Amino acid sequence: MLNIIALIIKTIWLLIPAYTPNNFAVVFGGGMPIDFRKKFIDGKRILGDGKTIRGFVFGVMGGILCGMIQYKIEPIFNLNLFSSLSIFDAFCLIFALSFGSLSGDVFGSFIKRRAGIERGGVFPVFDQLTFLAVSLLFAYLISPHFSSLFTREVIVTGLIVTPVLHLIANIIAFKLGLKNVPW
Ligand code: CTP
Ligand code: K
Ligand code: MG
Repeated sequence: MLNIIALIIKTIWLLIPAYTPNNFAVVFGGGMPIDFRKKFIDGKRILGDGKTIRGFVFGVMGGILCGMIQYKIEPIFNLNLFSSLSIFDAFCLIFALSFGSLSGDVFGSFIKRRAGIERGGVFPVFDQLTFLAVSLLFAYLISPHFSSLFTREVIVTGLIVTPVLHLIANIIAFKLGLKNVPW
């Protein structure tokens, strides 16, 4: 039981640079959309107004900032994850997670628009797993140290825990009156 809890905490910690970029995008996003308001051949927007250049740039920077803070504070919590790498190697891994996360988010919106789902419309599970899958894929491709931290069990735990965390966060936001629906 304790081992499972430790694994879940470790997984969430490692995924913070993938989780946080979208929150920074919500706060700092706006302005010109990434698709320059252009339509795809199906007549629908390529990505939609929810994907902005500013959101993408500040989102990636926010994720990197969180990851580098984690790198610095790990010793306080007796953790040796990102800080088991050199600062350069940790930066590359964190950058890949963060950049991959918002790239996956863009890809997700592209698919949603093709499926006829409007900007802001929910696509449960897909919404929570595309960003994660692309984030992990980028980190795997860019960082030679990926598999030393992201073991098979961490990846499986991440795929299970992420949609559950998302649901819990939305239920809390709903109870607090920040959202109209609990999903
Ligand atoms: N955001 C942004 N730029 C991005 C990603 C997000 O500006 N690259 C901001 C937008 O204000 C967006 C909000 O963060 O509305 C929430 O992000 P998300 O849920 O990913 O976008 P949606 O509006 O739901 O659009 P979509 O249906 O395309 O996912
Ligand atoms: K999204
Ligand atoms: Mg959304």
